[in-house]
Amino acid sequence: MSDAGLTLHYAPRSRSATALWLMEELGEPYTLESFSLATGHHKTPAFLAINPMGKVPAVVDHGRAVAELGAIAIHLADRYPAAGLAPAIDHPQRPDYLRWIFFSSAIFEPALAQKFFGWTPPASTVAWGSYDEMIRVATAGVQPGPWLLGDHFTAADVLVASGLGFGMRFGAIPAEGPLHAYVTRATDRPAYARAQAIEAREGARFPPA
Ligand SMILES: N[C@@H](CCC(=O)N[C@@H](CS)C(=O)NCC(=O)O)C(=O)O
Repeated sequence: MSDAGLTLHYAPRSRSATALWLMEELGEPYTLESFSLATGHHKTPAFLAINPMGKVPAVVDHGRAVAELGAIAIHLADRYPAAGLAPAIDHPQRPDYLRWIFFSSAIFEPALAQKFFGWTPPASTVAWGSYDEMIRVATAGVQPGPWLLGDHFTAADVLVASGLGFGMRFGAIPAEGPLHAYVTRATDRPAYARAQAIEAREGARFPPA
């Protein structure tokens, strides 16, 4: 394994913000490789070697590339357990933790796109069911709280709260009730504030094209 440390490949105003929040929760030293998506850097052979999808975020951990937010979350939380962001593999809450990680990318993301783009696919056929089912399960999941696994804040909360907050900012998820209270709790965390400060700095450095 190379000893090049931990690097987050990041672009402002993108899902990279979720990985940035994860990094700040992790508390490990890392290098931020920041660029504007307008440069097309994420479609170059060098970047495609890190993430063949040519999308951000991506992480390189001592020479090992990890892409996809769910995979990044699982990898970082397990590899740096001092941050306490994941239940151990034999912990009774581990299956629920994994379900929420996958909920974020396999159910939440496409359900939000369904709402946003006005798709009307049959709920029994598509993998994510429906937007309404997603909202029902998420709303039940954040109660009684404070976190998805009760008292234990995990990497799954970063993914789910980040996605819900994004949906609320764009009006695709009502900013009210238990979901809003949950997002507020999560975004009150100091690591979120640190990530937002970096996001603001990098956003100013690379303004929208
Ligand atoms: N499934 C990916 C989604 C990543 C993604 O959609 N990234 C967008 C930015 S929000 C991107 O890189 N878009 C640039 C492009 O595709 O050209 C994940 O979970 O990490």
